[in-house]
Amino acid sequence: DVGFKQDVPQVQNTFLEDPVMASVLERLLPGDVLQEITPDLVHISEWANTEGAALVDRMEEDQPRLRQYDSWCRRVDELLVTEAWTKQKEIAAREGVVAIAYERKYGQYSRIYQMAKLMLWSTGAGLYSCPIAMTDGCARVIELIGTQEMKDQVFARLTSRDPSEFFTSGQWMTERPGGSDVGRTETQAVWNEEKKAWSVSGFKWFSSATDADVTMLLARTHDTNPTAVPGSMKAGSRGLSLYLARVRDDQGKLNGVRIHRLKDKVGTKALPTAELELDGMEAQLVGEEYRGVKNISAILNITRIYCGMNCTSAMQRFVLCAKEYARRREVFGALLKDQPLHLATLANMELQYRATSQFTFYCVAMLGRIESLDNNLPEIRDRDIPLLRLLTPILKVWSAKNAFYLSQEAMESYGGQGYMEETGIGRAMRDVLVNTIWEGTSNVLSLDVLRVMAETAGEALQQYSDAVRGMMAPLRSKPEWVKSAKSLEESLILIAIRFTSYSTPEGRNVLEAS
Ligand code: MFK
Ligand code: FAD
Repeated sequence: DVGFKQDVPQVQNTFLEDPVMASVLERLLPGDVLQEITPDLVHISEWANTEGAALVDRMEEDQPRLRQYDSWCRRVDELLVTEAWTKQKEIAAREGVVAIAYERKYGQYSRIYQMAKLMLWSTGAGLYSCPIAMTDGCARVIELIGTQEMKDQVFARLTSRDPSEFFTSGQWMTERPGGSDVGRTETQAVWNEEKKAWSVSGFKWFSSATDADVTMLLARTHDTNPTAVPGSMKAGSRGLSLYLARVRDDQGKLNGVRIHRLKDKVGTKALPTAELELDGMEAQLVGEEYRGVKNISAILNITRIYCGMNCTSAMQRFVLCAKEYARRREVFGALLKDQPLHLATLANMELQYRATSQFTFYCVAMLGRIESLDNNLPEIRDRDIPLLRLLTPILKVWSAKNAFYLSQEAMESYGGQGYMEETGIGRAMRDVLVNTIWEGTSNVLSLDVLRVMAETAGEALQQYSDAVRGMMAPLRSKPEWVKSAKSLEESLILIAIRFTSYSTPEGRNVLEAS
């Protein structure tokens, strides 16, 4: 056992080792709130890098399976999730990763606290952040338009900190004819007078976290008007309504669901994503009939911010790992961190991470204000609501594209080892890639941006340009070091360098000089 052994790059506590996150939180949170939540952020970060990381490895080694028949050929459709996956559910409840946002102990700042905690927790939660995102979205829809019964029986459990009470939710939209174009949904809902419930039948092509306790789903509503021709329905997305259903009863029996198969995916392997046939699933209508797309959009707008948070979390890890390696790896007579060209690569990565981080928490702060302050306040009604509606799809697309790009840089920055499964970068790359597709592809979300501009008659765009102007104002009185720039591009690079911290002051000097 002789010869060179590379010092192992290690991130021990993401929160304590990342100056970016601390500075974002310092800017957005009042001092007393930050002080109060800091021990929890340190704790979750430590858990994520130790116990959580070990759970994630187990979730990847022992992936979910489907047992369709018992030994007597009876159809059972039993979804076998790993012990580590089940443990994640328990931890998610105990850590209050959904609850924090709805307890609103810190009012408008609760969302920032929750998303910061989620971001640190994600490293050790692996793909469990997916059901948590949908659970949060489901809770928001019930809070906004659910019945009192839904609030008492479902919302209370989605936001519970008690693992024995805690429910997770699915979000079943995508069907074989359309995932982007949900107006092509084939699933139908028929009112069952006897059961006083809707009976939903059809085929859901992608359903992630099939072990969820409840689900929100879209279906085409049969007209219940006594004068209507039986079986008549409206075409397109205006014929869809939103429903809430238990996936299994208390004994674990599926509620009119057959699991056809589990998807064989490029990544997100620990997450059970299934094809489901629905045959008389009992469900309750949520909100107004025929407003299904509008009503489910409250979930979309939450889960799309989760995608931003999740990508930011992945980028945080990529940057910290790349910097860690650069501190330990020697090449051509110097540590990587002191090689100017490599430093430039790290600077670029860090810049992308910083921008995405600021963007994510800018949106999260708005979400927190909208959820906890009076929506009739002019700054909420006229600024935050249209601005967040405009920025959410942009955040989702921007962060997903950048996070994937960063995963490639992180892989390369580890050299050949980056390409080895053991380092986990390949897995992270495959996992982060899905963010460009689920919860809306880039082109579909780009069209959504255009729709917001049109629907708000330019108001959202106006709010955006006002916000940007406000942010740029301090930069108008350019400091000396920016004045030396010969072009806008150069000044941007100088600003980037200034606001990007490096492992050593010497490193920064080298980069500034180069
Ligand atoms: C860690 C992160 C983990 C995240 C978990 C991921 C698990 C995976 C879960 C999934 O992937 S679930 C499936 C996600 N599917 C999508 O995101 C669908 C993508 N397609 C779209 O978003 C389309 O733009 C859309 C389906 C909404 C278009 O449908 P339509 O039929 O063309 O709807 P239309 O007529 O444009 O909009 C209907 C109403 O909804 C309009 O309001 P009005 O009726 O009042 O005019 C729209 O303004 C409104 N609307 C649409 N999108 C909205 C919205 N309102 C608010 N926010 C939005 N985002
Ligand atoms: P398509 O709509 O066929 O898209 C194909 C291409 O066409 C894309 O490039 C798209 O950008 C482009 N395109 C579509 N419309 C337009 C347009 N108008 N103009 C220009 N380009 C356009 N769905 C759920 O409901 N629940 C889940 O739990 C769930 N989990 C998932 C988990 C994973 C791992 C994955 C990969 C997907 C999951 N999905 C889920 C499905 C996902 O939301 C859809 O796949 C996604 O919304 C895209 O829909 P589609 O597959 O029908 O693609």
